[in-house]
Amino acid sequence: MTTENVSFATIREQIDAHDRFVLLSHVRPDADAIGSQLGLAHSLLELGKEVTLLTEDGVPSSLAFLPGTDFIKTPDLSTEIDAEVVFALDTATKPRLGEKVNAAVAGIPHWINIDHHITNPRYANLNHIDSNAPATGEILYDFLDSTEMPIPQASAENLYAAISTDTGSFQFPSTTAKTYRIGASLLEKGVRIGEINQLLYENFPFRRIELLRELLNSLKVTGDGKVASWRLTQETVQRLGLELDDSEGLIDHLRSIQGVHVAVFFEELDTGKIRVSSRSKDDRVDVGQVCGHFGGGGHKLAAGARMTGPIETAESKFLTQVYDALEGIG
Ligand SMILES: [Mn+2]
Repeated sequence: MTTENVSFATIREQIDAHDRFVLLSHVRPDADAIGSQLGLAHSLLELGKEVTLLTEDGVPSSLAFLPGTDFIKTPDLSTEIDAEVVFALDTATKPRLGEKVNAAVAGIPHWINIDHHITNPRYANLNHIDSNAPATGEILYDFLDSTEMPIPQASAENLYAAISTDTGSFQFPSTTAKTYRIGASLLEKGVRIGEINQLLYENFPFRRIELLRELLNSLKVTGDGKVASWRLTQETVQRLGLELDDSEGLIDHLRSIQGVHVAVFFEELDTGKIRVSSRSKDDRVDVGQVCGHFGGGGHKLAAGARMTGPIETAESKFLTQVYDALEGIG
């Protein structure tokens, strides 16, 4: 373990010194997770390296269009990966890589961790954690660019998807001038901007809109109009035949309400656990800290937790902490 960030040059040396790599990201992967894996993978492949890509829950069908998703494998408990170096990307804790993924790479001693979650405990041998970066994809672009690694079009499109989605289409306050410059560079490397954006943002299955209708029916605005929340029950998940990522990004509808500071999404999982996603629109309200009370974490303005059910109890416990965090904020 190292407490300091290793330099990009050190990571590049590790790449030059080895031939076989396995690239991982978190359970229930989003576009920053998958895009980071594939963005780095296409660059390593250009260098003639051998690359294995694993993800616990598989690639969500909504991201299947990203170049190279066919190569991503879902391990079972007997999978054993033969590689020299593990890259853990966009994953705040080791268990979040998933049980089967962890088992599959357990024999590999050399780990590199690249991430932007402030709560990351630096669980690898070499860590590069930058909580100022709005997306892991941005850190990876910086790394590839500064160490003169190849960035083929397939890398560029994956990194673009990673950065665009984690910044809310270059809108969140974490977005900087540098983020836009990187966006421009990625376009120069051949990102099909219209096509990729349409596939990312205008290509949802109808059941997602049915889900939105259900969520809107459960919408509550409380805390003097500062808190918006809604809930998704297993009954609805079953009835609409929802897939894991169908709700991805819908919380932005809650954020968009005038006067709302905090948005919270309560989702009942098939295990009976309650998955809580929260967003803050206000720098003074740290939802990462609120989620910390329940064993979760993430970023200041976007964080999550898993709570025990039933959903009503989780809801009232979590919202009580949110109201506390809002105390004294006008
Ligand atoms: Mn991310």
